[in-house]
Amino acid sequence: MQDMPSMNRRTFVKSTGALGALAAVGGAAATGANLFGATEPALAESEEKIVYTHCAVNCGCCCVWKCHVRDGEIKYIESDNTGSGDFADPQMRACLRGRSARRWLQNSERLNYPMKRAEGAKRGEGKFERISWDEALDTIASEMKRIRETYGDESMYLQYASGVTMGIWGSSPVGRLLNLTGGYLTYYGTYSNGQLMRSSYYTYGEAGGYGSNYHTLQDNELVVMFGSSPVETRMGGTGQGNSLVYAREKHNLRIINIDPRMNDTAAGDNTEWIPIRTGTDAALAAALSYEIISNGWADEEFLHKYCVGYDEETLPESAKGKNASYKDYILGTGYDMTPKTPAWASKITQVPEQRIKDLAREMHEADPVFITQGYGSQRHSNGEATGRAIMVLPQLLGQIGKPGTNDGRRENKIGFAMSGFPAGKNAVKTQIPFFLWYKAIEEPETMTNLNSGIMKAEKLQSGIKFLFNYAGNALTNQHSDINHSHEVLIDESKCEFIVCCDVFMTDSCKYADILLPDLTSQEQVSLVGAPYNDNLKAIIYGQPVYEEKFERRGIYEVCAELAKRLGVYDEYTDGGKTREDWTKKIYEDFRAKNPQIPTWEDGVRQGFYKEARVGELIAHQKFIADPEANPLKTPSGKIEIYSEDLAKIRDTWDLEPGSVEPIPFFYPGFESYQDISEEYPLLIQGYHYKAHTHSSYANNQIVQEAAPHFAWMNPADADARGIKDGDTVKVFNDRGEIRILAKVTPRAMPGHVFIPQGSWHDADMSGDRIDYGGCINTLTIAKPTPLGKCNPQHSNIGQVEKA
Ligand SMILES: Nc1nc2c(c(=O)[nH]1)N[C@H]1C(S)=C(S)[C@@H](COP(=O)(O)OP(=O)(O)OC[C@H]3O[C@@H](n4cnc5c(=O)[nH]c(N)nc54)[C@H](O)[C@@H]3O)O[C@H]1N2
Ligand SMILES: Nc1nc2c(c(=O)[nH]1)N[C@H]1C(S)=C(S)[C@@H](COP(=O)(O)OP(=O)(O)OC[C@H]3O[C@@H](n4cnc5c(=O)[nH]c(N)nc54)[C@H](O)[C@@H]3O)O[C@H]1N2
Ligand code: SF4
Ligand SMILES: [Mo]
Repeated sequence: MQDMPSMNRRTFVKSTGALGALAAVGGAAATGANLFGATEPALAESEEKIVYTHCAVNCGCCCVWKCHVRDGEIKYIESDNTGSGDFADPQMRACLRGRSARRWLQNSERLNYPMKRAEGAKRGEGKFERISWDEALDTIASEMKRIRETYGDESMYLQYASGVTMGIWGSSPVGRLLNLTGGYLTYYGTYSNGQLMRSSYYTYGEAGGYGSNYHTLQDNELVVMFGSSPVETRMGGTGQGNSLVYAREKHNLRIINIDPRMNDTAAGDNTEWIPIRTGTDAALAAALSYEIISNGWADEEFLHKYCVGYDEETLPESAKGKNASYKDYILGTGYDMTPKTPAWASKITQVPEQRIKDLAREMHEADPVFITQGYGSQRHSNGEATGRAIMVLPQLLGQIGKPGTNDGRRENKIGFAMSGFPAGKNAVKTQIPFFLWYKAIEEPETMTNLNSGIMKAEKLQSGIKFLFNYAGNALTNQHSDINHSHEVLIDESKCEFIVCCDVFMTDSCKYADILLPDLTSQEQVSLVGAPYNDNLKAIIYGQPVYEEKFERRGIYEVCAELAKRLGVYDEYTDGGKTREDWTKKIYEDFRAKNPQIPTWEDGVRQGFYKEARVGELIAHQKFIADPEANPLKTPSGKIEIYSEDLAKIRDTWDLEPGSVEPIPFFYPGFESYQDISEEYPLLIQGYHYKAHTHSSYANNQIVQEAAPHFAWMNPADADARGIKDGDTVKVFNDRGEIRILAKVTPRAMPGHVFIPQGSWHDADMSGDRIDYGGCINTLTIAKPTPLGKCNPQHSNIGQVEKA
């Protein structure tokens, strides 16, 4: 293994010592963004040193870890404490998950050695035996070769995974290997916002789900939020949770937060919670539109100038004369002949009729008004329709393109657009929706463009036969219906070989044929252009916090070794580059275009670099100023309230009738309030929880103690079942059963159960399959949404009983 690019002891000492991401604690060397001081002298082993690195998981923030290291171990983690924390001078402060991460990183349960499925064990039993790296790499390489030769390039798949999201590395080392050896089947969309991407695409002509940033909020304005809790989902110091709370005080905002549970964002000053039945936001939006239109509050001038399909006059030729406009639909002259009155919506949403009327009036009277949605309202079986139904509100009010407004999508973000490690070109063009990988294993021969959203091909050829799962837990834990995924994965005649590379034995890892122990981003050289801040561009320069331990190996090095076995080593490593070489090259290329940023050496020394108060993003500002010169990327160049593309999809795709329409509309979806029964009378909805980032960090005991897992229930539902606060309950439906503690609270709307997503599945899969880990994906359904073929993971019906 002579020429393997590897971080050996010598290079380790060089990169931490000579480049000196070290500063004596309490010594003269101040740390942080402004430090360009002299390199510290090398420190004796037992002295404490500071090593900078960053959080790399997918929480939507990217925070500084200032690690205090002694004797090869992190003793504690501080964060960015430079700057005042003001809007103009933000801090990339870590949340409790980041600050306590040494307990995760240095956990005794870490994967330390390569392993293979134990002799005689069935796939999914979770029995492994230790093997050498040579055996692991030889086996993977020969299976890659065999499967590719037998089934073709399209049989190779790299699974959706977000464990290493932040930074230039991610899973592209695996992508590059697959590309250099013939290509692989890819996916489009994400578990995060697949539905919203579709809504956005057919409305504004861009797949991104982001509008204006909170940094643009104005004094005394009204903010209306649907399905959004940035205080819980953007928890870093430069995240949108902090910005919103800051702006609420600084600008005296009034916030209305619409959510079936009173989330932590709704639980603050000047903030009103409007409870809504889960999955019904589009009905509320339609009734708000009804009030706006019938009271003459619609901004007709705006609608005529910038939008297609609001009324008969602005419909495209293909739709004229059919009562197909949005106005027809809302007022009751459209295809369903139902006026979308507050009384109509109140029955569906459980929001009182008067509150709907008042809300419409408040939105009309406010100027500006900032209307936004998170991803909660769209992660449903009707999410694409819901996304568009919310987006139409600022269009009706003409509240787009000026300071303090938003276009109805999620609040925006900012960061340095640094390129990642280059994955290269993929010879396979066919794409599947991210959610349908299980179908591409189970019944690929049935999947077409019209029934399964296959893109760039009419149908699939082989389906997935080789699966690489790098830094992801979406084979089971994070994907819908774990009991179903289990059946799909254990069948070795379908997917013939599975490689997992992780840092813990997760539920997904149990299905590996070969299991590889990774080094984390903090244990290697790393670099991130912190892409999710509200108002700050930043770079964090990660240095390995301590030497490599056990036989863990970084994914780049692993893929380079596989490349060697597959005959593409030189191309893969570009003539023998190490991870550090690539990182520096990517940085220098970036610096050539951004000369204001520090040199690599200075960056490493100071740990991070910040450019504050940048990027005041106001959605569609240019388009509104001059729509002819700056058309949108939609087919018409305008905002498409009526989309001819959607009309075509409705008429040609293989769809449940009524699930796709060209205008924003309400469709209840499956597993909705309409489906509840005596057997399953409750709506079970998940949410993203502060104790972990999905399943990552969920094994950090100290945070779980601070924020335990509860199923929230309303006192009325709990009383009816004899359930008291703190009782263990079983939550179940046709898919499975979990055990979890009950939290009886009026913050939960009646008729609902709220379960934090990301808990670790813990069931005897050859026995009763009861999940004592309380993972909500034991209860979710493996059925895609109509348009984007996405995860309807917040739409579930079921029942609760005392355990
Ligand atoms: N702490 C923490 N932060 C995270 C993550 C994490 O796991 N933990 N995950 C990160 C990732 S990858 C993502 S994609 C984002 C996710 O961000 P989101 O998808 O926005 O988060 P959710 O918690 O699913 O939903 C936000 C809110 O919507 C509510 N909601 C659910 N259904 C409905 C509905 O039908 N109508 C309305 N009005 N509200 C509804 C939920 O109760 C919740 O309070 O968060 C990111 N940040
Ligand atoms: N029911 C329900 N399910 C959901 C959601 C929901 O709201 N409800 N949300 C969905 C969303 S938005 C998302 S983004 C997905 C997220 O799903 P995943 O992308 O699977 O995210 P995690 O569960 O965090 O899994 C990341 C894995 O990476 C591993 N990891 C962390 N660091 C490293 C590293 O340095 N190297 C390696 N090799 N591995 C590492 C962790 O141990 C963990 O196993 O979940 C989706 N699932
Ligand atoms: S989990 Fe998110 S908010 Fe917390 S430290 Fe990491 S990046 Fe920051
Ligand atoms: Mo996500």
